Amino acid sequence: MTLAVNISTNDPFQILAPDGSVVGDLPQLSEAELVDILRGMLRVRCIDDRMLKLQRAGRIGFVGSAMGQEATMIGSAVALLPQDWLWSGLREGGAAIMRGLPLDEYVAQMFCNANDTAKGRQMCNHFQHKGSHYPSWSSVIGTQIPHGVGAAFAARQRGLDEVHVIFFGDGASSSNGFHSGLNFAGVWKAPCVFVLVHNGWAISVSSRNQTAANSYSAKGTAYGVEGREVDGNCALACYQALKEATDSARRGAGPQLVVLNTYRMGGHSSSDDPSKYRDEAEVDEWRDKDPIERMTRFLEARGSLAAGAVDELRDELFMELDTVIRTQEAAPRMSWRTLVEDVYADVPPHLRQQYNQFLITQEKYGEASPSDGAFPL
Ligand SMILES: Cc1ncc(C[n+]2csc(CCOP(=O)(O)OP(=O)(O)O)c2C)c(N)n1
Ligand SMILES: [Mg+2]
Repeated sequence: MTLAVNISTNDPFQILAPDGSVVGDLPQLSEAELVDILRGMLRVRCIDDRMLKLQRAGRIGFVGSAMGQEATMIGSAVALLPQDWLWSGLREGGAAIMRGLPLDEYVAQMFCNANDTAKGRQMCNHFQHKGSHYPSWSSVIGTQIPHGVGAAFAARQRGLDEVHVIFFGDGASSSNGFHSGLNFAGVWKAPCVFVLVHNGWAISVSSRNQTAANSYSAKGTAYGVEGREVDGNCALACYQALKEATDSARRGAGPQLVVLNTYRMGGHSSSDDPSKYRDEAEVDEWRDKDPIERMTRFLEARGSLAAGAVDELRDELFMELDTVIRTQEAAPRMSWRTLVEDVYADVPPHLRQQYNQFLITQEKYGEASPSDGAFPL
């Protein structure tokens, strides 16, 4: 068994200590905004709870949980302006919700049903939302890095006041996309921010084995991209670090590499069993640094949240989520015909032929449904 973390985090920037006490300058956020951050993080945890249960019950196909990492996505999302873009790594669906992705669209995508805006062309748990500038993300590690850099560069060429915030994991910092993306952005001072979510693991590869650098922030140095280490379980530090990095990119000062140090409390995905490669003692150690408990203690201590109010908040979120799950599970499934739509103005003969053959096979196994009746083509 290996212990993952302890690659140097160079005294990460922190505002709240794990016990919720204030150890740095508080950001300029209203009481309502502070409570909203807690609500956003709790929502992510409620979603994880329900999605993992649905997956285990065979009602959805796949989940990549964000348990333990809630502050990284929610604190950061609050720092972005509406015109900014968020390029997702593997676990930032909660940030999309925080920025406007409706919960029913999120859940529809998990069921890949007829309301899924990806039309079933993405594996579940792969969201996109045009309205909140959240491009469809790819499982192919690191590809969003050059895409986001290119979009940032294009925005500047077009005179748009946009910053592109690009999330990825410690594992993705070994990808080609990381090196080409940082190099290009460094040279051209593209208006983007790199957010490396250092969660200890890339599936079964510990972050210590991922790089020989003594910190992840050091990996920006060769590209002239300033790195910053942040306590990724402190939502306020994530907010403040992203606020400063996006302000700086917006002013034309070029990108920063912000490393949010956190821990993946669950498996890599619902297909993973982390007990095969990591020690439970490490998980226990991080349990004491839980980002949601930290924010709750902070809000309770300053009187912004009554004792026990967090339980009511959680109940409300579960109730809202369960209603959405019931509706989306009952929604019709994605029509087969979407397999051949939206690429050509008219379905060409070779696809028509393949599709008709496919329907015959589906009928043979009893899987074609009446909603496919308008076909064969
Ligand atoms: C190019 C490529 N190589 C390998 C994989 C298989 N893979 C999926 S997730 C993952 C690890 C990603 O780790 P990290 O970037 O740290 O993100 P995390 O899962 O920790 O959020 C790997 C190797 C892939 N999807 N794409
Ligand atoms: Mg990782």
